[in-house]
Amino acid sequence: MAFELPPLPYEEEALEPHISARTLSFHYGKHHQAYVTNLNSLIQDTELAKKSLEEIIRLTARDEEKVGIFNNAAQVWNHTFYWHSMSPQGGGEPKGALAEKIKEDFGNFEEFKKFFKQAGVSQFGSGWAWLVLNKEGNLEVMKTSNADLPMVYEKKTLFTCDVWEHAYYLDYQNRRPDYVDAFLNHLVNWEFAQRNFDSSR
Ligand code: MN3
Repeated sequence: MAFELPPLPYEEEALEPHISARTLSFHYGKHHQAYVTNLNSLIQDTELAKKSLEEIIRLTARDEEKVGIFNNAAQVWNHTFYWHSMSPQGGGEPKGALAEKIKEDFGNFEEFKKFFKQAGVSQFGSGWAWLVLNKEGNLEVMKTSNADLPMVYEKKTLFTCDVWEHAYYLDYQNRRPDYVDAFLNHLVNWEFAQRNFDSSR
């Protein structure tokens, strides 16, 4: 069974004015779709065609001969996770157990935001900023390059922000810090993060 582009959880204009419909239409309709198309053609008629997306990512991670498959599979996963990491009603502050845990592990919410913004802004070139739960059960802010993702380091992801230029260039040009601010203040889906947090404990 070939992989298919999963539906966006909202309309393409739903994140305006923070992310334009034009950006989402290219990012989802062209970039995300291209990763799906490339992955399908790379695994066609191979053993990997019978595996789940997560299995393909784990099986090809750090395998130099399969780097093309890993990159496309991971980017399919990363983008689906990113769409769900945002909501038209996003931003603000988390509630409940996750809010408590952020206070415990980062000091306070503003400190967490500083760490996250720093990770997104300082990722050199293309990549991702993440809030993750490590094996010790503590929250961490993490950044990864290109298609790399926390799953292969056995970290559980709560949400992510795409900091590849294609995620923000049409709306913010070179102002990546403004895009990460908009993500944190208006878009991040704390209910999604809370569900991921709850399911990991
Ligand atoms: Mn992207």
